[in-house]
Amino acid sequence: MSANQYSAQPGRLTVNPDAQAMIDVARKEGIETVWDRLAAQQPQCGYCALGLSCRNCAMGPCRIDPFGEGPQKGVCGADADVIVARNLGRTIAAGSSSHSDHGRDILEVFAAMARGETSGYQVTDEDKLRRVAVELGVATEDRSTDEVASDLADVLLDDYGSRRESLSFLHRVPEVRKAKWAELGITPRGIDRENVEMMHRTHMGVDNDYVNLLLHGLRTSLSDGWGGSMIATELSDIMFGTPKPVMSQVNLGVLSRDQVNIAMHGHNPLLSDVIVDAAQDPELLELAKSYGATGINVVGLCCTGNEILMRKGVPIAGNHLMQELVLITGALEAMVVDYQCIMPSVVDVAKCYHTKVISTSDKAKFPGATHVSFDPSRGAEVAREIVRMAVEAYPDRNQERVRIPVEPVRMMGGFSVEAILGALGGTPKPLVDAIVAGTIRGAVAVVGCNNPKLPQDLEHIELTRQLIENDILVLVTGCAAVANGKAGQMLPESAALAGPGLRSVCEALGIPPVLHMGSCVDNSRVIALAAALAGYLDVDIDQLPLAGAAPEWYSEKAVAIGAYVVASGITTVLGVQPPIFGSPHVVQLLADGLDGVVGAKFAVEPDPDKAALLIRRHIEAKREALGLPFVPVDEIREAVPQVTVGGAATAEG
Ligand code: BF8
Ligand code: SF4
Repeated sequence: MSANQYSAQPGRLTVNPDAQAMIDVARKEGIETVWDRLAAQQPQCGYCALGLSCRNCAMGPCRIDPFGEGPQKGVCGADADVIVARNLGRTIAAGSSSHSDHGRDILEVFAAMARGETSGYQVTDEDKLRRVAVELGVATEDRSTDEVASDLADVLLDDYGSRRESLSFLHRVPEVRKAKWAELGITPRGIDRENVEMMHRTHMGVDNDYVNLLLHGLRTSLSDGWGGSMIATELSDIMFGTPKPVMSQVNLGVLSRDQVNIAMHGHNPLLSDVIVDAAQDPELLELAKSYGATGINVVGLCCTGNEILMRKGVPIAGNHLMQELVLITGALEAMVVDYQCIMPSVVDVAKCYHTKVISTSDKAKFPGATHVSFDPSRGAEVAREIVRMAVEAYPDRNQERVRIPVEPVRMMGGFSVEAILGALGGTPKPLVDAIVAGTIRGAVAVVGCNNPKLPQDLEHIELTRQLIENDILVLVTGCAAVANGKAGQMLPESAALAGPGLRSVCEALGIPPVLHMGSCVDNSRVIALAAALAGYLDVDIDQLPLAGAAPEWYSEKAVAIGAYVVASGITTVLGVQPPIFGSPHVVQLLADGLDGVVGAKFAVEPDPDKAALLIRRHIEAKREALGLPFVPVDEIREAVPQVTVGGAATAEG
């Protein structure tokens, strides 16, 4: 059964029983969801789907006729190649800017913390602070925590500007790869600089060479992966703790019938981390009890949920397509949001219940929500104020409307690079040895979102299942990780789902065959790990038996991630077609030509069976090229598909 056949079955919008139960309720009660709006948008614009529309100036908007009969040039003379490449360039810039601005927010609070100007933040991982400081040339000997942090902040603040010829974390990249980037002119310099330059180049009448534009797209994305995102990850680890293996729970079953439920939705741990602390405040717990609740239950959604799951084991209610459905449980007192991936519709759905939507970032306001401006200088205090608002909403809950449709599924998270290498005795050697021997064939990062155009989580779960069955270690982040968690693929005992080689390694270490590496900014961990393996073997990243996959991606950030992963030398398979097919030249470059210059390329394959096949063949080809034992490509066949779903539906509610 292919993904497309699956999605053709009426009602199969998701593979998850919790989501299905809430979709049924939404339909019964006339509550509109993302799937209804997707249906209402049909047919979606064919020009836009191909990337052939442009509204970059007021001589337009323009479109190119893909059938060659209508206009072939915009008013300014831009052809399909230029329009498609410019659109893609702006998409990459939007995604890179989102991650990098999140990184900057953390960096600014980190700098303020070092000056003693915040409340609720401190250095939690002193070792990592000093390790990163030494890496980046900051003196640490006989210096206080705050002195080191302050100097580290200065170094990283300069990474955003125009003073640098290359970003600080590029020293983690193998020399051969850096030489390739230099030769192509795509060494990322300043984070803001590359993004601003992309906006400049895509203005009418600037960069009219699609190859040149796409190369700058790679450079812009590299300023995200090795810049903004890496800064976000590393400083979050220093402030909130470097993740270690931790048990947690996932799906709508993590909500509690008799506690105050607060869902943290968005991305930045600056907010979610202090809210988790505030929910343990004895005075607020007392207040909750005075209203008849037995406690305060903080749960996560999307990436900020991954941040607090990774570091504190906080349970996660779901991924991207669960954000409306979690409200339909009727069990949420508050949904607290910061930014990114928060559908404006959550405010409308919340109005059907007693749930308060509390927005917190001055750069992300939601009409209809209650805005509490999150000022990190009073972080702990604002967090308590928000938790208090949630507690005070509890008496308004209508228990008769509470529907918690499933029992939670257990999952293990917390696999930072430090934790992975730590589990292996502190060096990449055991992992490299297992890959060399063929016990583990290779590793694949399965990342990214949900997209209502596909049955929710099917592709993530199926692709992962087939990879681990074939002894390929799967690394996950973002909404992908939540999908695998719900399906029960992220428990130490899920080692039994893996092929014999991967299974033996996982059982020896007590780890799952699918390792949760964090939120989407934490894809920086994936490339850092790849670079460490390449460095250990003294090869370039593109020689390793690695691949990336974003089976259900929707966001501009996912495009930026895909671009920096490919530019770093890791071939990546997308499950949703990007809007580039209006230019055969752009497609040729991304799906083929790039291989000759960065040693990696993109593929688009919506069918998880075919995607798994493609990736397995890619990995065996890389093994062969490295002189490792390999399976000949034509002996690798498609596996028998099988949908695995975790979390049995119960009749409750
Ligand atoms: O940054 S995986 S839907 S929540 S974009 Fe968004 Fe996609 Fe989820 Fe996180 Ni990432
Ligand atoms: Fe049309 Fe060119 Fe303006 Fe785009 S930049 S809207 S193609 S005239």
